[in-house]
Amino acid sequence: MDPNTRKKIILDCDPGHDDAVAMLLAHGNPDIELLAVTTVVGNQTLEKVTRNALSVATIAGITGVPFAAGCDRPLVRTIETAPSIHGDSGMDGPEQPESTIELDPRHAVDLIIETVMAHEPGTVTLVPTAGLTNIAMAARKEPRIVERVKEVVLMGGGYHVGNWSAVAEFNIIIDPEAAHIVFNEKWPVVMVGLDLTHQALATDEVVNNIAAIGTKPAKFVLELMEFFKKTYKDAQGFDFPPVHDPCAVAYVIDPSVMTTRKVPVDIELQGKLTLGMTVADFRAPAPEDCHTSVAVDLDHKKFWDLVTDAIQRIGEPTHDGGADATVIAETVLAGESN
Ligand SMILES: [Ca+2]
Repeated sequence: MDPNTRKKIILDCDPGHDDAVAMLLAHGNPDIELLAVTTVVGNQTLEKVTRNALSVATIAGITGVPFAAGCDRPLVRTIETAPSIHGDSGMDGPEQPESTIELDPRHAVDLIIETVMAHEPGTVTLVPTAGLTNIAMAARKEPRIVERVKEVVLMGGGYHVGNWSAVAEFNIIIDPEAAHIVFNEKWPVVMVGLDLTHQALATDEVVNNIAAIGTKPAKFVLELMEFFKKTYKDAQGFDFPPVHDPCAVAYVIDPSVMTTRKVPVDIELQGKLTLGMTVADFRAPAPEDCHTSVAVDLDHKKFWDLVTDAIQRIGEPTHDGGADATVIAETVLAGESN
């Protein structure tokens, strides 16, 4: 693809098993230009998720992209992490290499602002896959980014289902005030919430397809999925884990990977039972100035084909049989399609 027409994104994340897959998708997909990766407290402490982000970069061979650490606590609330899903490290399962990549000295909030302001208006998409603390801070520190950003495509929330309370999703409830800021600024917001991401299950077929790639990044993803499958079964009763975060990246690559609906969304900050709920108003017609939309239905095959293709592009086959596995998989798949 013409490098000038690639979609420019800033990935703001808290790796995180599914953040790692989101990062691999963004790096491996030829239509995406990854401008920066920023981290924020969420699945684990800022220190841990930042280390994890650098590990993923090392495994994927991401170079020339600035990585910066951001906020180490929410705007108002006390820190809440998710060891029941992501383990003590925030990315338990695979062995993590020591990263040789150096962090950008800037605070993530400043890196986000400077990156957005350095590019043409309407060209940079923010892709938050974590609590919205950094994004809210950036919007407050430099309000001009709100008009300048193309859109905010975030993983978070859910209009019918929660996962951290009956009605709230983790990324929103850990910093609801930040979410309130982000959803109420007038930039276009696409909420890729649990209603959508619970369709992005890493089924056996998905895992087999990734296994067939036979590279180190593919092995890394398999080890992530192994751990993720177990915790999602134990903690939330899923047979296959929902791989949330890459869904937001996939939407940027190809919006037809999912359907969306334009509806007003606001964040509940007062409710005793509903704190952090993404309250979506489905009454028709949506107001003309509605700037928020929610993701509804996922094309499961198209989504996982994007992810698998991106992983395939990243690594060389390993010397321990990976190449053979690739050949075998190709034979099997060719046979299946006949
Ligand atoms: Ca995440």
